[in-house]
Amino acid sequence: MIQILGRPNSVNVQKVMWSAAEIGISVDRHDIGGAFGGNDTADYLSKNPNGRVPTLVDGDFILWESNAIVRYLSEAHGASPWFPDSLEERALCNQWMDWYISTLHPSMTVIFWQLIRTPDKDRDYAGLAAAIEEAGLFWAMLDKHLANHAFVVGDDLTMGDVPLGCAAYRWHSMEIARPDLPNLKRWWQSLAARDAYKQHVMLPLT
Ligand SMILES: N[C@@H](CCC(=O)N[C@@H](CS)C(=O)NCC(=O)O)C(=O)O
Repeated sequence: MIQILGRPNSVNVQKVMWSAAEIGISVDRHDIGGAFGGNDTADYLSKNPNGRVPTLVDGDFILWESNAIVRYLSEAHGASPWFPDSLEERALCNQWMDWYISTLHPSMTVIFWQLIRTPDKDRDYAGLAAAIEEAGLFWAMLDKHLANHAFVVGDDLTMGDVPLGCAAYRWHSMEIARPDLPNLKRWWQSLAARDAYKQHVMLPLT
């Protein structure tokens, strides 16, 4: 069985676990990283020299980088529309997956670390406010796109929803002042109604 090495409260592990559940494959997840440790051992580093989670082990094949793992599982085991038959739709999935990681993830990381992982007394409130404002502008861009699309790529849930969908739970769960973005909210609520998303993404933020 495919193994996923990584703790369940990691947003990057969540991308993989949610995808596997939507595709309908069983994976064997192992608690690695964070409070569990184990990601600094020689054995782990031989699989993933970044010392980060997740890592996928599929027989002799090893893969790291969460978006690459989502694509691998989706192509190997997913069906259209999750992994679209159309070249153009697959490219659009990749566009939104890459856009999240390159553009929105940096400010989301600052917000998460400042609010969830940094004690009040050490918090950089100016940095936090700037990150919330920046993230809000990017979420507003997605909101505009979602005015004409049920999901990130067209009418159906695809792998293109995964990175943004995992981040959307955090955006809507953290105690921050959010701009009113009705299309984003409607899309996020449709994800939050899914069993696989509830099970793998909607976990306590720690
Ligand atoms: N670009 C990598 C980032 C991986 C990453 O930074 N993972 C974090 C958890 S979200 C990690 O391993 N942190 C150290 C730890 O959990 O011990 C990916 O998408 O897989």
